[in-house]
Amino acid sequence: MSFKIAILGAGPSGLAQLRAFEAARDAGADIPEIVCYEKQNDWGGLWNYTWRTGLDAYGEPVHSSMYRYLWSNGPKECLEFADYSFEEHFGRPIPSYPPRAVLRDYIMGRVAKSNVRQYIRFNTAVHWVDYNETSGKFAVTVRDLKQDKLNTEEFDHVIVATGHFSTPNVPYFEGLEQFPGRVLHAHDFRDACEFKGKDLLLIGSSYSAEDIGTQCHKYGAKSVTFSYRSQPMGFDWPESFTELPLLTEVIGKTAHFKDGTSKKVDAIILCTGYQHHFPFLPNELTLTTHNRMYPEGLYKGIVSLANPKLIFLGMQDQYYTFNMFDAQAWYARDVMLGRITLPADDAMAADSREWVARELKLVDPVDEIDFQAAYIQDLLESTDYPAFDVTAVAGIFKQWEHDKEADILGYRNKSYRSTLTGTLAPAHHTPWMDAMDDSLEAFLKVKQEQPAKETV
Ligand code: FAD
Ligand code: NA7
Repeated sequence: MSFKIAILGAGPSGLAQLRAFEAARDAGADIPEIVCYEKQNDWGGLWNYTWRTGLDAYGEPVHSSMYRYLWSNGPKECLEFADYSFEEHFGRPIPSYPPRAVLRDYIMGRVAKSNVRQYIRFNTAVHWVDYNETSGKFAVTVRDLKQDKLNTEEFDHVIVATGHFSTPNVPYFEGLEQFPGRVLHAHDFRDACEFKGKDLLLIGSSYSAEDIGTQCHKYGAKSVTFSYRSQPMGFDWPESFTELPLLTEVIGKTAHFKDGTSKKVDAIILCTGYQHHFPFLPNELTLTTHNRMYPEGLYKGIVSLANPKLIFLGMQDQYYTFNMFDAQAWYARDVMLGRITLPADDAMAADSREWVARELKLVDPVDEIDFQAAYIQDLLESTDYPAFDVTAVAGIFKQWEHDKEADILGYRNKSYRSTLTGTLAPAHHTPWMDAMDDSLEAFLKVKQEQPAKETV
């Protein structure tokens, strides 16, 4: 085929794009020339654990925000690829909440079975993307990190799949510079054991706060205080947890809060989210958004209204993950292959505005889950991505929300039924609070096959 595409990033979204083209090639289609640039030395994106923080060995910002002992925070049945079930990958059913290494193995398992690795240039960081109106082509400038050399290549389409949970949002609070203990952002959190026996303050009331807080408790923190800006998480926390309004200032080791209360703490972890950050994109091409269900400026949540030859994958806040990236990648592929004709610019902008308006009416997580399900369903209608029951998956998400509310430290012991295979996941051999070893080997130990109680 006579055109060339660049995929920026080989995390789950970039790999979904590679897999989408591979599926078309397997079905006999002519596919374009593909180059995927990845700054890490392996595929997997955030799912590659690194001990490093700050800058990597080549001076690039460390990408991964994942930490030791991270277990999936949603049921695996909600993120299963429609063309590759967990059962197919592991050869048997496995429990619903796997640790990071197991999910990584699954994500990589699908692409390892194809020939897509040949398209990826590892240790190559994208530094700049330019669009030339006259030639209609993008110039992508990358640094070969090992050689320390810049190179520029031309492409007809660029797919940005660089993720948005890597550049921390780091607010300032009065007195932090004098605090006589560790102050870090969730992006740099690595090992909960560091905080054993300590009194911790976590700022934020979303997934990172919830997961890092419960994990520190599991590995021996003395107490966990959450400080929220808008709303408390409101779980039925055990005694050593407290939720307080926003931090106003820190004096010595004492943190002061908006409601006049104070608490002595040993370390402060800012679980204050991430920025969509594209330092390689010029003003006219960049995507400016916060973490939301439908970022503005995108048609079908992926096609840039500024330049429809520029595509962004996985930029939404995420309930659905891997299967949503697939739905997006299949759609993007079909746009690039000319199988889907994009409407005129004003029609794309109007469609995007309509979804944004729908998003603004969402009031709670149940609404958000239904919204993301409808969005995915909309994408799936136009492509040959294998059918999966998006609504049934939404039902599992709602059950998950309920299970979390019922038992924030125990919800990972629950089992759900795969919408692809119909199999109910076995219970894990060890309750999550007692499962200290998060290795793939420990998780997959055979004695795990115990009768499961169905929750859905
Ligand atoms: P990423 O995984 O971030 O991958 C982006 C890739 O782009 C990386 O490989 C990176 O190295 C590369 N890249 C970035 N910049 C450049 C550049 N300039 N040049 C070249 N390459 C570049 N999802 C779940 O489904 N379940 C979970 O349990 C879960 N837990 C999470 C826990 C944490 C702490 C975080 C932060 C996220 C979690 N997620 C979870 C959500 C996560 O966003 C997705 O699972 C998924 O990793 C997103 O894939 P992605 O490819 O879009 O982005
Ligand atoms: P999220 O889900 O974007 O949440 C960010 C949280 O940080 C949220 O509670 C915000 O409060 C809070 N926040 C942001 N800025 C501030 C300031 N200035 N002061 C106080 N609190 C602030 O990010 P997460 O890291 O939790 O989750 C991202 C992904 O990582 C997710 O997919 C997980 O699976 C893992 P708000 O509610 O907006 O007032």
